Amino acid sequence: MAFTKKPWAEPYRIKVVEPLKTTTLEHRLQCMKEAGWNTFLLHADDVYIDLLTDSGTNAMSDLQWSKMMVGDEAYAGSRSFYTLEEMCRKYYGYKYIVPTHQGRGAENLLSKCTITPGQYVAGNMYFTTTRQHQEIAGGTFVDVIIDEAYKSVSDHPFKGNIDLNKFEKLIKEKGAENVAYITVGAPVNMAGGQPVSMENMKAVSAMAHKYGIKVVLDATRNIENAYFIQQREPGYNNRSVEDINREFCSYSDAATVSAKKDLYVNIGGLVMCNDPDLYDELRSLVVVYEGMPTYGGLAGRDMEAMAQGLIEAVQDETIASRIKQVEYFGKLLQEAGIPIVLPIGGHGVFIDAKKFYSHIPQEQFPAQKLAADIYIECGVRGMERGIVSAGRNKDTGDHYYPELELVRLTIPRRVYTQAHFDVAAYSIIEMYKNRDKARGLKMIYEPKYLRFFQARFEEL
Ligand code: PLI
Repeated sequence: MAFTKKPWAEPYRIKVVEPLKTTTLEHRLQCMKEAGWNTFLLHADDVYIDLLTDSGTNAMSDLQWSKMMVGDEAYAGSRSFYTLEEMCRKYYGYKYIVPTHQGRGAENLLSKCTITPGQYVAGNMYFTTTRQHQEIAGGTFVDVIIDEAYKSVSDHPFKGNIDLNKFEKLIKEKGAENVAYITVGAPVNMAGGQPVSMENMKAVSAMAHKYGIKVVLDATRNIENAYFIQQREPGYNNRSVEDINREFCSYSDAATVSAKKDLYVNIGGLVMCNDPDLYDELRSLVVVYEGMPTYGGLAGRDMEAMAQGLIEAVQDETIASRIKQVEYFGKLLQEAGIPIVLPIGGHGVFIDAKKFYSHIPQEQFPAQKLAADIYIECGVRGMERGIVSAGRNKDTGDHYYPELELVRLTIPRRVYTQAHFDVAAYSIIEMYKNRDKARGLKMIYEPKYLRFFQARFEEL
């Protein structure tokens, strides 16, 4: 093979390995039927390459494992909390830090402390758990992302940006006092891991603050976002990801984080803010749902691993290799003509199921079926990010019909090698040749909350 440019390599080597299991096509078909055509309901042991999520599935470093041994398991005042607090202040810049067991724990606390029933919450595309907590707290989510985000293919470098006109229209229509806050997810998970520019974040902050509205960052994958800013936004190429991340956070008033992504841990979350009154409320509520403010549902060792994970995550070479691995996989599919979301995002490759299975109407769940068919074909597990994930309108009870009907193949950090992506891409490319034969699904069981996790289907 002739190189057309200098290759890159992972900035780590492998010390511990975990065997993978291969299975037969018949076995996988049987497993999928038993799982009701929902990849969340498969047994992980029946999966070969697990691209369900990058959440809690990352490989910890030797240093993170060593920190697990020095975790302080004190019920109150754990030393490990103070270590985590110091690192969060240093790398995110907020004054007050409350740990939670995972991201949705943080969302629950923040939503309960900041939303008055009847208020609206603006945001750049919904995220499943985030919107669910906002609704449970009595809020109504309003999407104010730019229209470009709904196009699966675009050359916009920051498809996650907020549309300032949409945001201001909401404020004027509903009244600033009826907008609880604006939440900025960066990058935007449901849009395909698409980033938000620094310029947009600054403008959102200025507009929100002009009207006395708070800005809440979903900083779950903020370090990936900072990398995209470094690579794509004029004026940031010479700045470190660490520095860009801190600047981005500085335009917000508070943040929720699922530490299971950027921070290279299997469990953990954070809610952070600068306002002492909000902190007081969060601290008061965390003991109801999570635990003492110095452990928030986590073991001391988890907090040590999070603190060390954060130090590693903000290193330029760590984040560059993470994003380049996603890009490597995406390009294999793109070059073979598979319809994927472009630009390739931060945490996974998203297949456009409306194009892949163009003969299956959205109400027959094409992305749900495609995720299932990919598993049956090659043992690779992805997840649906379309009509099933979108759920139902809380007022009318109707399905939401999202523009994007996607299968997400998510890349856990430091877990798989390029060869795994070659194998996965090869099988998906083969499948694409026979795509016309696929049939849609009907939903036979629908849970009340976050239905995509546990819904069951039958093949039509
Ligand atoms: O899964 P949690 O509760 O730790 O975090 C919830 C959560 C909040 N915000 C964002 C942007 C997420 O991506 C997120 C969880 N994401 C999952 C589980 C995923 O597979 O993308």
